[in-house]
Amino acid sequence: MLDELVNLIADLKEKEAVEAAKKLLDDGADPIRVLERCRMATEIVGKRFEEDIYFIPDMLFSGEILEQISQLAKAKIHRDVDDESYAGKVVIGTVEGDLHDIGKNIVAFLLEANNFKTYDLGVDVSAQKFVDAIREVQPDVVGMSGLLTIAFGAMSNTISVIKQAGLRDKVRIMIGGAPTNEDVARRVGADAYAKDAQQGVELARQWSA
Ligand code: B1M
Repeated sequence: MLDELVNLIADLKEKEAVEAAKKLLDDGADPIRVLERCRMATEIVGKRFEEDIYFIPDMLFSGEILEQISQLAKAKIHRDVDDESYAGKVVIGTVEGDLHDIGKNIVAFLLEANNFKTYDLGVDVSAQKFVDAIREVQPDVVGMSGLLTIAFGAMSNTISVIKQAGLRDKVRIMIGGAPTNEDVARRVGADAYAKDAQQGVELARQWSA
């Protein structure tokens, strides 16, 4: 059933994909696992885009399908929010020049669901905007998402600007997004890389303890 969902999304069959996801979730499938499999579908979409089988509107459409499924999955995730004693504070955003936000939104949601006070700066976030938010919010963790390889430069620049502002030792920085890995984290000057939303929450938990 999960494999069928992957194919329906990859083939851009919106109605059938959303219905299949709803059925899986209503039948008790783990919402995080469903989202992870949906991510596999977007990899197929990306490959078809590279092969000129799909074009930008198709990528956009796949994003819209995923967004609908994310909303269904989010409704199934138990939120353990306690306003009085949150687990920590996180500032998160997609770095400058990059407009991809589906993965970042899943991470932000899961952080909130795990009682982190989460300040989502959105997409195409400049280095200065990160610096301003760190000064204002004083977070434990700063999260930078990026799906384009050019995002590596923006991550590196943002971390340099945070350093110049004298704020680097006040926060732990994690990066994430499909093309990132441990090596990229090291090269851009981040503290760690999270391969998915769950790992992002685990890192934030370690760093906020
Ligand atoms: Co774009 N796109 N796109 N795109 N897009 C990719 C990324 C691409 C790999 C497709 C391809 O060619 N194979 C390619 C990048 C190539 C590269 O840089 N090497 C690409 C391109 C080229 C482009 C444009 C340049 C196309 C153009 O205009 N010519 C353009 C760029 C616009 C811009 O950003 N300036 C563009 C535009 C778009 C759309 C707007 C059409 C749409 C985005 C819609 C949106 O986000 N609202 C889109 C989409 C949908 C994709 C693909 C198909 C899917 C991305 C996605 O949402 N995945 C993508 C193909 C691919 O990824 N292979 C592609 C699902 C999501 C849940 O996964 O974001 O990885 P992900 O998030 C995961 C983890 O990575 C992790 O947790 C999430 C959940 O597990 N994670 C974090 C993410 N952020 C994290 C942060 C953390 C921790 C974990 O801590 C801070």
